[in-house]
Amino acid sequence: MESHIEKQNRDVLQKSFKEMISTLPKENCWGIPEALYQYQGFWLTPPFLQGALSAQQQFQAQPTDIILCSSPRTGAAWLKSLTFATITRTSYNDSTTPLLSKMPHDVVPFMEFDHAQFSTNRHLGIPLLATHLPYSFLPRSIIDSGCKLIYICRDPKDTFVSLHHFIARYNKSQNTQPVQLDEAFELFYEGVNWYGPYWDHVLGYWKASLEHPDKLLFLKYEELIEDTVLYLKKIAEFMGYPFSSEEQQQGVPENIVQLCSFENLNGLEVNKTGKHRDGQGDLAMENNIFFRKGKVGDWKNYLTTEMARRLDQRTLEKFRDSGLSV
Ligand code: PAP
Repeated sequence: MESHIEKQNRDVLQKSFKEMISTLPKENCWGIPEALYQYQGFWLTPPFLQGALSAQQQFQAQPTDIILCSSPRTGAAWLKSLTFATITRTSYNDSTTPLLSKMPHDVVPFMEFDHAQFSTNRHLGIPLLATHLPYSFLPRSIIDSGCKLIYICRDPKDTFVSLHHFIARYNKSQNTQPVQLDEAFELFYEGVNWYGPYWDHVLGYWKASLEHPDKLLFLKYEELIEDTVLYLKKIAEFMGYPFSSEEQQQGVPENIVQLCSFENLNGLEVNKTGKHRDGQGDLAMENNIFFRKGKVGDWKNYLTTEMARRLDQRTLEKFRDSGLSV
C-alpha cells in the first residue's frame, strides 16, 4: 500500500515529467486524441512516455524476470499467451488457465503502465512482464539485473497494416475520424507512430541480441507462425522452463500452441466481448480490437505495389549492414 509521502513524491515526479513532455516536439496525427511526443528519437503518447520515465526511475528488475518486448502490432499478445501458458503449465490445466477468462494483455503486466503507476503490483510467482519501450529506454535495472528479454518483430508491411486497422477501430470506438490509409502510410514511413520509428525499435533489440544472445531471444512473427511448436520449445528453454521429454511425449507443447492459436483465442467469449483497461478513459478498449486476422502477408490486400516497394526499400536501407532481414 502506498504511503502518503510516497504518493506526494509520485505526484511531484509526475508533474515534472508532464512539464518536460510539454516542451518536446509534438504531432497530432492518426486521428487519436493524444498527441505523439518525440523523446530521444521515439514517438510516444504522454501516458506511456510518463510511464516510461517513471519506470526508468523506479522499476526494480529481478534477475529472474522475463521481459517480453515488442513494437505495437507485432505479436505481443500471442507471445504473452505462449509464455504465460508455458510458465504456468503445472499450476493450471486446459480448463482452469486464466487465458480462458482474461485476454493475453491482461495476464502479463505492462511495464510502462501497470508498474509505472503501481510499483508493487508484481505477481512474484509469474516472472513475466511486457513492454513496448525501445531498448534504449529500458530501465537500467533491467540491464544490470541480467534478467532475460524476448523480442518479437514482424515484417514492417504487415505491422503497418495491422496498426492502421487497430487505430481505425479505436477511432471508431471513440467516434473520431480515422486517417486514410495513404496518410497513415506516410506517417509510418517517416517513423511517426506509437513507439516509432519501427525500424529503429527493431534494430535496438537486434543489436542487443547479438551482444547478449544468452539474455535476449530475438523472434520473428513469421518464423513463429511457420513452426510454432519448434519456437515454443526454444522459448521455453530460453526462459528456463524447458519441456521434459515426458512432456514432449505427452504433447504438452502442441497443447499450448493449440490453446494460444489465433483461432482459439479469437473465439473465446472474453476476447469477443471483454474490455481491456475498463474504466480508464481513453485507454479502455474492446478486447476484440486486438484480434484481427493473425496472418502473414495480409499487406497484399491493402498496400499498392509502390507502397510495398517503398517500405521494403526503407527496410533495406535501415537494416543495411546489421545482418538482419525481415
Ligand atoms: P499490441 O501489443 O499492439 O496490442 P500485438 O499483440 O503485438 O499488438 O499484435 C497484434 C497482431 O497479432 C494482430 O495482427 P493482425 O492485425 O495482422 O491480425 C493480431 O491479430 C495478431 N494476433 C493476436 N493474437 C494472435 C495469435 N494468437 N496468433 C497469431 N497472431 C495473433
